[in-house]
Amino acid sequence: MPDNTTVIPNDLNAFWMPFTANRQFKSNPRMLSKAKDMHYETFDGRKILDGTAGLWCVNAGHSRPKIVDAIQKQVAELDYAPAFQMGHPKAFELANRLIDITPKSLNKVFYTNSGSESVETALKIALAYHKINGDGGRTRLIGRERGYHGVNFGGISVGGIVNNRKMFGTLLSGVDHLPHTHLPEKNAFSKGQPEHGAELADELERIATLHDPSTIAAVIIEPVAGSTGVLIPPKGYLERIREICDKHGFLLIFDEVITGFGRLGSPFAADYFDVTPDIMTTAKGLTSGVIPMGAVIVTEKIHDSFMNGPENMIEFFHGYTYSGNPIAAAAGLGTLETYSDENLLTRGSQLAEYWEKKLHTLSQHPFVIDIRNIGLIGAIELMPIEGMPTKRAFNAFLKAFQKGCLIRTTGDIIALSPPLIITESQIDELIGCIGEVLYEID
Ligand code: PXG
Repeated sequence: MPDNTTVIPNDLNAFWMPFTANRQFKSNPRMLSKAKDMHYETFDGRKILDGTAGLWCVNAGHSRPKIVDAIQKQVAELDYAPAFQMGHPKAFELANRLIDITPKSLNKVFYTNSGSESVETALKIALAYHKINGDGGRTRLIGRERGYHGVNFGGISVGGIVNNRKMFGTLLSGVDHLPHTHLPEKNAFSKGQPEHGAELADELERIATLHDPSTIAAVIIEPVAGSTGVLIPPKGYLERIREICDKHGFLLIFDEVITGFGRLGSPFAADYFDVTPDIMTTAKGLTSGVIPMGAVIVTEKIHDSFMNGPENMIEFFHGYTYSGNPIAAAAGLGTLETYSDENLLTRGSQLAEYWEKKLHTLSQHPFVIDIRNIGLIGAIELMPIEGMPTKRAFNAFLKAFQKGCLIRTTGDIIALSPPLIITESQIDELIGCIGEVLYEID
């Protein structure tokens, strides 16, 4: 019999960490022990300014009283309720509060537990919608190069991040990809939406012609691509994508897992860009990252298509054990209340100009080859060390952590997305920290 008993207290070996260089981490761990408002605290008592809202999710800041309270009360009152064929009030209440802030036409909510599950759910809704409407030949899904839609099979199939795809076989069939919109030779150091690249949306026409438009079910894109290193849509691009979808009857899915809940200074990116999708995927900021929860929000037209047949029949054969979980729903309600009390869903619009100005002060550094920003998102792209891509940015991450600020890197790009409660002086501190770091790394 193997003996798996852990003999060393706090042994790091058993936990296979996600998206982490496990061996490197375990040889020099970075452990967080507490968090409050804009700061983490490490085990040795150092305060770390959170420049990334955890992983783009802690939009209300850490350990906020209404969220903590809502969770504590809920767990003592109703810990779990079956998600299928049963209900509890908070899941309904949260759906109602959610559609108060989503674009008007998006008013039916399906719960999930993560962004990845929201994406799978949205793709399945799109396919089933066409089938129900007698248009079952629409089976193709269109994503985009460099897109990130989570890590499940549908999401990596429509996604366009090579490392997330290449180990996992043939993925879904019938998927094609739009080109990404990153044009550094024309758009480097753009502030807000770049001028060039709207014409890349016309690639959707080419793809439609190639496959025959009547075979395409849906197009999924991140309004602002986050994970790949912040790609901001060129002016006119999203409008053009919407037009082409309408022309051919493709459903448009906005993956708002990162952009939702105030990240751009408006409740959703759909509001910011004034382009409304048919389906919106969310997670992260829905509970300010505190409890896993996602939601897919669809139009009444899509929802109502499913509501036929005998009333005792399940209309959509999909759902999760934890869809609308009571504690997650309570956390969601506490989060939306916090956003509302402090006007956090629009706070970014007041800070965006200051954020942009400070961020672009880093443009003179010799390693910096591009800076991009929108709302409370920023990206600083560094020249890679020759033959060692990603190393320079990762060194910046390590150095920043030593200095007391949390940044996130992907490739050679530093991505920033602070909690929406950040103050101007904390923006100074964060950018100041990165400025120092850039001069201290090779
Ligand atoms: N869609 C989008 C647009 C995302 O950004 C997901 C789906 C998947 O969500 P879950 O909850 O399944 O992780 C995401 C997640 C980063 C980073 O640093 C980004 C994400 C997750 C972790 C890190 O860029 N995005």
